[in-house]
Amino acid sequence: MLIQSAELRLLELPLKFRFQTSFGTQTSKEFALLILKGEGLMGVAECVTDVLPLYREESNASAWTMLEQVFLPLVVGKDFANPEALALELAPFKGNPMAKATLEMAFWDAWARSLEQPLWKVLGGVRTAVDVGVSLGIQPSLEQTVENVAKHAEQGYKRIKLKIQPGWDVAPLRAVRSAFPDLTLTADANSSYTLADLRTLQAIDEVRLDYLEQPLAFDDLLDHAKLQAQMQTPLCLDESITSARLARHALELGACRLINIKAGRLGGHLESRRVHDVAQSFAAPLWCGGMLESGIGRAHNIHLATLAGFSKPGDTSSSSRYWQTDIIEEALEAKDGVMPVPQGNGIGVTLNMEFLERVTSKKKVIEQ
Ligand code: OSB
Ligand code: MG
Repeated sequence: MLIQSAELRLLELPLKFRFQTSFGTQTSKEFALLILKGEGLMGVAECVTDVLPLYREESNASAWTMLEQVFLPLVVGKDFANPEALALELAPFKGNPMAKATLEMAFWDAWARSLEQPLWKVLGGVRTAVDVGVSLGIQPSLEQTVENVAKHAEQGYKRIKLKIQPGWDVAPLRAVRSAFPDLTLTADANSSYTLADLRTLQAIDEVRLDYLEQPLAFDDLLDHAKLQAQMQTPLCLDESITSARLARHALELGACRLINIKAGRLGGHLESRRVHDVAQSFAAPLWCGGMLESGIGRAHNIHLATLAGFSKPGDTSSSSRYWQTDIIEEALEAKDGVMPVPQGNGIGVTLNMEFLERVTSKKKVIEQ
């Protein structure tokens, strides 16, 4: 498949809710969107970076620069037989997995369209709908936390995840657990604790979480292994896992018992599939994470989550939860905690070009 041009856009969408995590508060989402064109086809993906490097090291600025100056000039005008061939072109460059993923995933979309197949089939998926949960930000009070959980539990989400941070952890988790004794509940600390917080983490161990996500530093496996050895609750790593090799290291070390896969964090679908295979070889459960994506990134995540090893509900909740108007024409709506997989070619969704034009603040076209 020949890549004839690449169109990079920066856009901003207002969020319908205030999303507070241990690393910051968001009321809108600014992100880069990439449209590849060639052979009369299109492939689209979005970058999961944010304005500031608060989750991992990459930011909108770094990803835009790497795509505009390094990755896109390298691939535009070239013909790639498959995503593996494109990945080989990117392999010499260190790091920058979020920028690389944007290009790799847009190519998968175009390539699946060229094969006239939905992406999930080309990736080797095994189902036409995926189980979904929901990730709830830090609320101003315990009362609002319980109310927010009640609202989303009623909507049928199969798992509820609460964001926690030092000082906002045991109390909200206990409040939710006592209101909902049978709820599948998890918590995500986004790297905000250290081993010095062991007492708090052991109190969290008493609330019967399905798992505790990323309690310690993003670049640490050893201390996660030490913590896992002292906790009943399985640890799940998110930020820490940026390659299949690190996934193997984490599982071998006992730093976690399950993994959150985000193609946007892992450099794309190919590396995500490798992480999936590593996790399966350890019999470790997997689930598909989210980064407040628009319909484009959300569709990619939903397709990926059809692989056999995704045995737990993902964070790919309904698009209408996040956005008044999404940049895609189709609705991505979960019903009773089940999200149908779009069945058209590629990611199976189409850009609403008129709306996209309105929310675009910057555009760069790279041609042969
Ligand atoms: O840690 O999973 C995370 C959002 C932005 C950055 C990191 C994370 C998240 C979420 C939200 O938890 C998941 C979603 O609803 O997309
Ligand atoms: Mg997380």
